[in-house]
Amino acid sequence: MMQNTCAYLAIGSNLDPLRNIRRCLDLLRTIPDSRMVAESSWYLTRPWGIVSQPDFVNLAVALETRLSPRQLLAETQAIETRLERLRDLKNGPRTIDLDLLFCGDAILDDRDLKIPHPGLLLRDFMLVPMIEIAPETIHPEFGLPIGELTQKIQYHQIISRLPHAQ
Ligand code: PH2
Ligand code: MG
Ligand code: MG
Repeated sequence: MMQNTCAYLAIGSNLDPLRNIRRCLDLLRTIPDSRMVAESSWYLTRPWGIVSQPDFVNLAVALETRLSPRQLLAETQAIETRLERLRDLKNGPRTIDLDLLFCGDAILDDRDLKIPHPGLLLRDFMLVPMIEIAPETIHPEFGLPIGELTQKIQYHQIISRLPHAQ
């Protein structure tokens, strides 16, 4: 019997973001053998990478799951496809981007799947929402709670926290 692990996902959207994030959260609740146990605030953020595109909305969620990191990746990619995510421009506008931040204490360095997410500690729009819901989570590579790892942030994109009336 597989162990339950706690996975953390980053969600981002800059095309009709309020609607697409709501749809994404509904689909995340349908992932088998998994349960959404926390959702951060929604953050309005300036685009990182390609700057001439609409602002993003970013948040993080926690999923208790029996799925492996690869199974979870397949589920999140299926949700991106359902939400008509096009993969034409790297770092360009998207209806939804679902990134795996942590899967328990797994460390993976495959070409198509790196866990913890390599951008987590660099990008405030990934780290700040995750700290909001799970500040004590130990980073498997640094052995420290993520709440103590904010000094590595290089990209400060957060404009504001949205009022939670979505
Ligand atoms: N995602 C990107 C590129 N740039 N900028 C912000 N603010 N938020 C994102 O989620 C984001 C981005 C590619 O995944
Ligand atoms: Mg991303
Ligand atoms: Mg992605």
